[in-house]
Amino acid sequence: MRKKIALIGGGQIGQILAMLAAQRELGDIVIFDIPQLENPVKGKALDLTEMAPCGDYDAKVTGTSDYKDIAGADVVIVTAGLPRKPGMSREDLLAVNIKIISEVARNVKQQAPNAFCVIVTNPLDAMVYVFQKVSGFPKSKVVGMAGVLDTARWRAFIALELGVSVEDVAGTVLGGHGPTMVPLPRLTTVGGVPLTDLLDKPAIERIVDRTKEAGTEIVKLLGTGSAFFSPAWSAIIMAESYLKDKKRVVACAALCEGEYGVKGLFIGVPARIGAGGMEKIYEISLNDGEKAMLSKTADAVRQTVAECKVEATA
Ligand code: A3D
Repeated sequence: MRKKIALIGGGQIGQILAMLAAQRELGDIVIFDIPQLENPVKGKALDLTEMAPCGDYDAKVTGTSDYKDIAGADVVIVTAGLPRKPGMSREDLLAVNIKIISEVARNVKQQAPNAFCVIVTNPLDAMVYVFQKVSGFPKSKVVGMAGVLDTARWRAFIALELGVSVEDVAGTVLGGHGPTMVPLPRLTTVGGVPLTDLLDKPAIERIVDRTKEAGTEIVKLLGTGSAFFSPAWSAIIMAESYLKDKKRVVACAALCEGEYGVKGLFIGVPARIGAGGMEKIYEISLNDGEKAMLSKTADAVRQTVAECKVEATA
């Protein structure tokens, strides 16, 4: 039997998620959105059904505004909520998206209690926290998508700067999804060559800063809404690693319980994703400067989370 993937939110990212999940034949796909948008998501689902003969995939794609239709989903990817407009920070979305994520978490708990849940809604680190608190799901079943994207941006900018293939740029970005995130130049390599041997400090600093502001750069260019292709692909990588037990080690917002000196917060750390969900957090030996930056980003996440004041239901 095919796996079932529920996409909560059928907007910009949701529709790309549906296309990618179908093309990669991850399973049957249900796109959920609010009742006012039931017809549009049904239309998107039908369009993807009609694309299948050319796209060469077998997947049943449906649209709905009834949570019963996500019953028994194996994977739930949540993009429900508002995106940023130019001039807004991710934190500006907090109040409205807390309500939406709490409602989503209650319904997912009821209909798909065993699902592996990937949260994408901003402000990311706080929304994944709210989802886990309200659903009461184990930490292995709730992760936030940000680190895969932040790392992809870091790798893409380095590849652009050096004129090399992105495939050969390896590295990671830790911390919260925002301007305090921590790209790690010291641990980044290009075909095995340390980045610090290839670029001087000012050039690296420029790429670090661009990575931190990459989402905002796109928000400004788009004029309305935020990035959608790259966030969708990043979430699919996480879902696929779970569904195929690939055991990929990727940066994602995982619940830290002492790792990196952080307790009770979701922040971006390298984690292994396999059939057990978020199976393990890997700790990097950071130097003092990196530790200080991680502590700063954890403080920023803690501050946002403190404003959430959610009632745990489990
Ligand atoms: P958008 O195109 O507006 O889609 C969001 C969808 O959520 C819309 O179709 C809404 O109707 C739907 N929605 C609203 N309320 C509910 C609800 N209660 N239940 C179900 N669906 C609902 O936005 P988008 O797809 O561009 O972005 C979605 C979210 O992802 C936003 O919060 C963005 O800020 C966030 N985002 C995160 C990243 C990360 O890297 C973490 C990157 C880009 C965007």
